[in-house]
Amino acid sequence: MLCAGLAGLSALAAALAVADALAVLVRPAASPVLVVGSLLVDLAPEPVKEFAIRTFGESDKAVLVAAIVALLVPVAFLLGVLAAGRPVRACAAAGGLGLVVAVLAVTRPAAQAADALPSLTGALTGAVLLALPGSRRDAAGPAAPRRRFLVTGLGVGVAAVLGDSALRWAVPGPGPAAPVPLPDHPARPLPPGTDLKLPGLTPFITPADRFYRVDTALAIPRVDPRSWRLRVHGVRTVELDMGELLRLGLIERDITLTCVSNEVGGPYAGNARWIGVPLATLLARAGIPPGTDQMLSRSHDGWTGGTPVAAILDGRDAMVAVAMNGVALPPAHGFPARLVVPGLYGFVAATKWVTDLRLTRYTDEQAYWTRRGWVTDAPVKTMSRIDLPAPFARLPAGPVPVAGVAWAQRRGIAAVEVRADGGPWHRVRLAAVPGADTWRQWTWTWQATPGTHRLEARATDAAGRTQTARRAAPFPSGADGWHSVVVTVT
Ligand SMILES: Nc1nc2c(c(=O)[nH]1)N[C@H]1C(S)=C(S)[C@@H](COP(=O)(O)O)O[C@H]1N2
Ligand SMILES: [Mo]
Repeated sequence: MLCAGLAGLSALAAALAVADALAVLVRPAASPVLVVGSLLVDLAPEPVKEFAIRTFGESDKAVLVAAIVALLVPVAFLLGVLAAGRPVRACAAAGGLGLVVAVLAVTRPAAQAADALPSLTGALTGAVLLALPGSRRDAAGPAAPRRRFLVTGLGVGVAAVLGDSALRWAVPGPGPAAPVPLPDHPARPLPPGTDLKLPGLTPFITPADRFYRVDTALAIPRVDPRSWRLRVHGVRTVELDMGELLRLGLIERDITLTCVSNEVGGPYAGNARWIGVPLATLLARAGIPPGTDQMLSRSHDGWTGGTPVAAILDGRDAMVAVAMNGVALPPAHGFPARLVVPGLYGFVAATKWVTDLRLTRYTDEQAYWTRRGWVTDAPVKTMSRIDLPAPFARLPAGPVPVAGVAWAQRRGIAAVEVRADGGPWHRVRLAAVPGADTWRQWTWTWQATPGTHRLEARATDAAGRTQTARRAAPFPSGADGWHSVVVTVT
C-alpha cells in the first residue's frame, strides 16, 4: 500500500511538473496550482486575507501555493492506493480533477481557451502514470507495485527535468534592457541633505529590488511590450501602442507609494523616481464624459482599480509610468506600464501591467478591493515610522540616534516629534525633500538611560494636522496612530 501511495505521489509530481512547464509556454498563471490559488485569493473573506498578510507578509503567496500542494499530497496518495486495485476509477478521478481546474482556468479574468491546456495535460500525465500497464497487483504479483513505483519515479524524473528545462528555455529573461526615453520634464535634482545615510535608516530612494510588492498575481504577468496596447475609453476610445504613448510627453517625478494594508510601522511603503505620461493628457485625448467620477483601470491579469477623476485632474503628477529609478519597470512592478498617483493608496491608483482605462461612475462599477469593502476615495494618511533603533534593540546608555521616515503625500511633512516613556515631545531634525509627494527622513539624538523604554513618534503634515494616538486598523481606509518601539538600555 505504501508503494502504491508513493506511486500516486510521483504521479502527482509528474502531473504538476508537466502542467507547470506547459503553463510557462501558455501563460504562467495557467499553472493549475496557481489557478486554484488565484481563485482562493479572490474568494477569501477580508479577515482571512488580513490575517494572511499580517502573518506571512510578502511570503503569503508562497505559503498559499505550499498549502495547496500539501492538500494535494494525501489526495494523490489515496489515488495511488486506489489505482492499485481499481485503475479505471483512479484515472477517472485524476481526469475529473484536471477537468475542474481546467474549467476554473478558462473562467479566470483575462483567461484564454489555451489556459485549459496545462491542467488537462497534467491530469492526463497523472492518469497515465496511475494506470501504467502491467503494474496491477492482481496481474503481476507482489513485486509489481514496487516496479510500478520505479517506473513512475523515472517518469517523474524525466518530466521534472523536461519541465524545468522548458521553463528555463521559455521564460523571457529581463530581455534587452529597453532604453528608457529621456523625460521631457526631468525631476529637479534632489536638494542636498535629502538622504541622511544613517545605517539602518530607510534610504530616500528605494532600489527596485527592495521596493515592497503587493498584488493578487500569483505568477508575475509577463507582458510583451510590442503587443501591449493601452485603451482609454472616454467620450471616444483611444488606443495607443508603446511608441505612441511615449510620444505624448514624459514627466519625471519622485513619488512615495504606500499600501493601504500597511500597519503602523509596517514595510509597505517605497519611494522611487518615476517617468511617465500624465494621466490628464490621456484623459483629455479620450474626452471626459460629463458626470463621470471614476477612472476604472484594468490590468493585463484582470485586476481593477478605481481612481477619483477629480484627483487625476487637480494638478498632481498622476501618470502612466514606464520607468522606475532610471530603468524600465521591473516585471514585478508592472512592466511595461503602471499607474502612479501621488497621495492615494496603491489599491485605487497604482494599477500594474495596466492595459485599459475607463471613465465611469462609482455607482455603475466597483474596482477589485472596493467590491470587498475598502473605501473608494483613499487619500494616504499622515504617518511616521521609527527605523532606528530597531524594536527590542539593546543599547548602551548615552546619546542614541533615533531616526525614521514620515510621509503625507500631497500635503508634505511639516514636523515630526519623538518622546520617550510618555514624556515631553521633542521636535526632530527633518531632512530635505524635493517636494510634498515623497517621504521625509528625520533624526533626533536621545540621551538614553539604563532601563526599558518606549519611544514614540508622531508627524504633523503641512496642512497642520498632527497624528493622534487613536489607532486605526488598515481596513477600510488605512492604518493610523503613533508608531512606537520598545528598547532596553544597559
Ligand atoms: N495588477 C495589479 N496592480 C496592482 C495591484 C494588484 O493586485 N494587481 N495591487 C495594488 C496595490 S494594493 C498596491 S499597494 C500597489 C503596490 O505596488 P508595488 O507592488 O509596485 O509596490 O500596486 C497596486 N497595483
Ligand atoms: Mo495596497
